[in-house]
Amino acid sequence: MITNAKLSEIFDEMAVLLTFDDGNPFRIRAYQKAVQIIGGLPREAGELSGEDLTRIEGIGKGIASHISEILKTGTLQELQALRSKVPEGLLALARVPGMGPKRARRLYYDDKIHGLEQLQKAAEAGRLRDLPGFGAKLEENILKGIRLAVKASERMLYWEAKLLAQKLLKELGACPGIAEIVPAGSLRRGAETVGDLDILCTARDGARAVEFFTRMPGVERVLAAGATKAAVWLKAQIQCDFRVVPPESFGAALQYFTGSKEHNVALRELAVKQGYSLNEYGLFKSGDAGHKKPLAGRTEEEIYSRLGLSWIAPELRECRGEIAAAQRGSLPDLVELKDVRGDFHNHTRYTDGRDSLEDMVLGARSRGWEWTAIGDHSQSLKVAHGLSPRRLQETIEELRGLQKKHKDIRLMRSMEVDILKDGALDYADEVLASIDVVIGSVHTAFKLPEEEMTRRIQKAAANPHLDILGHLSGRLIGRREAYAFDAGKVFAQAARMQTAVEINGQPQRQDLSDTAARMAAEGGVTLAVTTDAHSAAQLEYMAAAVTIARRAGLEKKHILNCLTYDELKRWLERHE
Ligand code: DGT
Ligand code: CA
Ligand code: CA
Ligand code: ZN
Repeated sequence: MITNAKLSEIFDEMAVLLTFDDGNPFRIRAYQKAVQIIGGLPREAGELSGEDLTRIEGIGKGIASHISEILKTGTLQELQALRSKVPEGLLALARVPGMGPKRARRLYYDDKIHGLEQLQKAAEAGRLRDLPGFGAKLEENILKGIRLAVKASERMLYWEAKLLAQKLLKELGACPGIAEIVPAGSLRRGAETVGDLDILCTARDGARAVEFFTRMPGVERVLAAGATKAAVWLKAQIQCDFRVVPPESFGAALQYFTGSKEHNVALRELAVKQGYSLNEYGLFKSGDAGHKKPLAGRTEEEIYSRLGLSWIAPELRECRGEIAAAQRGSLPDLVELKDVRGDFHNHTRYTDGRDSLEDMVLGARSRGWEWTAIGDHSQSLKVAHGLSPRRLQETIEELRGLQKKHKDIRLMRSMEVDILKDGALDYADEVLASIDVVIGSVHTAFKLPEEEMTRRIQKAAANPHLDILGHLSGRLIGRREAYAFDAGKVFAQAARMQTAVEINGQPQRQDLSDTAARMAAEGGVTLAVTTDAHSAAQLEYMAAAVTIARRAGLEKKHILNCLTYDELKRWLERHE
């Protein structure tokens, strides 16, 4: 299967290659835009028909036919032709964040730096800073960029892995004789990135299941295949391990292959202390050397229960105290997607979203939400067409009209308001007062020193109009590091001001992280799970935000979205 990530990669390469081939700037722009739009699609483009593709806003006929060609052939003829004109090493250089084609050309042709390895060496030796147009700062950023890119290419984002696994599972479901199929490993634990997929199944005929698995259309290369297991490299550029197990040890295998490794090691130690041995086939008396009589193994519950533990949700299995909590019977009653009553943070086409206010209302309604807040960007964020106070008031009026039309969901206007460099919010207080839910986010001046950034965010949170601090840390996984700030101080301020802090479900953000969210909750901060959706379909990122909340051990009582509309209204008026 060709994933959206792969499509984006190809169009990105087209754009970069064209800049070296003196390409038409409009075409370059079209490819860059396609990368952006595809990155925002909640579904795999491969699942859409050609006609549906052209209906995506911003995707013209040309790009749509390119997409069809890639889905059919795995590549673009034109790409192959362009590639033969531009050396691979030059392309790799140009891709380093902050580099650009001009500098890349210079390094490649004048300084004979022909690839990333050489570039990294030159940067580490301090040989870039004195070149014209470079400097020490850029040298440092180039190094960071290389390291990030290497790390990112090794792991897949949670959401992308989840969609990929869903598709594989569906295809595997067609194999005769396969009964149960589940993803295990880091994906089942909801980790923010996934190194490889681990799929587990029960089947009457293991060899047949393995053969079916290795012949799936998404498989690029078979790495290993035996009677009950296989490993393949997928076209989506990630490994997938596959195991067939008998039903009587399904629970033991699922427990083992879900991990984490650290959780398993601790669990096995506990088993040994109690006179058992535990492996992927089951739980045995330590005297049962031949593993003949499993005491438990059919289900995970059975195993945990035999060890005197309540079942531990996969999201908690990171060896962060969950086993002791299970022993004490004090595991948290984790929040679930169905407990969420609405979203706070998203965007319409008034700023950088794809859909209208009403589309977003319908999207929220179709999720069964009791209420929702619909957002946009504030005025200073020009790249996203931030709204002036006047335009903002017009949209508030429009939303009031929509409320009359859609009576089965309570609507609120939210805004993602920029936290300016000095910590002021991007609208005057009387404008902020007219917005139902104010989210404050840092979108500029990421490089402030830690103390200054901390003061900036604390000052924003001191404004009683601010309801939620958005995507604290500002990281984009694999693309941009977190900015420096003192989380302890910011959380303390948020707790004092009763400002909620966001857990953002965008695949590349997932910000706060699980551990930071845990720390915030322990400091008495309320968390808000949000989608940051840029289309109605992306409202499904709520599931990703909830996954992070669960990994942080959060319950309904920690989450602002679990309030009823009346409770939420009261909370929003907490400073009045
Ligand atoms: P990943 O793939 O890097 O995102 O992380 P995981 O957790 O999916 O790791 P993976 O695919 O290497 O292995 C899947 C699970 O198998 C892992 O979570 C726990 C189990 N496992 C793997 N190696 C060991 C090991 O050496 N000892 C124990 N106890 N369990 C292991
Ligand atoms: Ca794995
Ligand atoms: Ca694996
Ligand atoms: Zn934002």
